[in-house]
Amino acid sequence: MAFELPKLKYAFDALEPHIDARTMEIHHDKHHAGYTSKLNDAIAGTDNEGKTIENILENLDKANTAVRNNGGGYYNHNLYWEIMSPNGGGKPEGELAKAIDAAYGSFDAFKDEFSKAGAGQFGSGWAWLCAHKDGKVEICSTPNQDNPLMPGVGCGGTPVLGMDVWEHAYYLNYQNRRPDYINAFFNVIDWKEVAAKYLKAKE
Ligand code: MN3
Repeated sequence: MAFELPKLKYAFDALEPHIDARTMEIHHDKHHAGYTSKLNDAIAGTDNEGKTIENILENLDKANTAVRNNGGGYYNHNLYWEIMSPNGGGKPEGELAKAIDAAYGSFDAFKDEFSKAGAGQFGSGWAWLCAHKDGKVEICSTPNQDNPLMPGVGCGGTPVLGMDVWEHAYYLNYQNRRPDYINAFFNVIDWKEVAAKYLKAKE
């Protein structure tokens, strides 16, 4: 089975005014679609064919740039669409909130640290909140389409929140103002979904 571009669970304009419809459409229909088809091309007829994307990334040969870039791009955007919602924003609750407070002191301190990870990523990349098996959470950033499932990349653990800081994620609306996009992103984070991913990552 080839990997398929997932359908969004909301309309392209559903995240406005925080993320504009045109950016969402190009991001999903062009960028994510491109990673998906190039990943399928890169794994066709290889040992990676038929594996889950998580399995491919966890056992990645990082010298294989086609699988690294397109497999990362495929996985990262799946997560990105899933953890955003028109009903997003606010703060996490429950166990995830406790883990964030334990690691960073408060939600506001976490937000500050996560925003810095995104703003400080030179060039294209991602900021992550990852969950370790013991329940601890950790922030990191990675370049290009790398992610912490890849061996020796970022903070390790399972990504439960991912923020795309490639210019294609924000440039139409925010131009060079990446920090404004990062602020806006917090208004669309679906913390219920992030919390569900956190509980699953600890299992
Ligand atoms: Mn992107």
